[in-house]
Amino acid sequence: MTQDEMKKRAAWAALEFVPRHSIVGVGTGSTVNHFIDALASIKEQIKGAVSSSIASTEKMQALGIAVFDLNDIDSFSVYVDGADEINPARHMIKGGGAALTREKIVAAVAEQFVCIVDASKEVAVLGKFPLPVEVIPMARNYVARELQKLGGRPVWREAVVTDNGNIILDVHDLHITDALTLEQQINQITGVVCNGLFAARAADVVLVGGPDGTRVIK
Ligand code: ABF
Repeated sequence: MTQDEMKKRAAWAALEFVPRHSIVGVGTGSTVNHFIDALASIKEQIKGAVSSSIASTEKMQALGIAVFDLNDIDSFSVYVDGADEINPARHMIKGGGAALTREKIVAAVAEQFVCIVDASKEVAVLGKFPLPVEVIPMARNYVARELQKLGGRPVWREAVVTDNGNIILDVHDLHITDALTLEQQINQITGVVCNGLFAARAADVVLVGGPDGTRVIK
């Protein structure tokens, strides 16, 4: 079974967590693209979605799923998104697709975060995947120096401008044993918009697609 088939398996399993007649929070990425296909199959049974990226919005609208502005929604039950790494505490590294800030905002409003991954995303310790940090462009070098003081090796993802008009620094060489503290420390650096550690807002449910089916971790 390919990695993409395992992603698809986890994504379709997430339909079970979508309350009917509700608004659904939708993340970004190749696993979420499978989830959007799944969501389209029940589009008559949901009110619509709030989206974490221009890419997901365009895909949902093309499939006839109504996309609402988050500012018009007070609350919703479930946010479904992928991850680049997830540990046993259900803390995640996200942002490989550069959508981390909007993902964190939509996740903050949701009552429940359902994370959909293939088995390769499970790790004991976060940090092998470089940690994405969204930064205001003029603060790029200052923030990079501060990230070095925290033990990382930031690399500017030069080809990328985020949906918010900012840049991404990918921080290599981290071995993250206290994700909650590091998430806060990075947020304290002036010029940082958001970082890809999702520890303060961890996943509530993880669906892990594998060759033998989908494992549910709560
Ligand atoms: C989003 O998609 C991101 O936060 C994460 O970087 C990525 C996961 O990638 P994929 O689903 O394409 O493997 O959830």
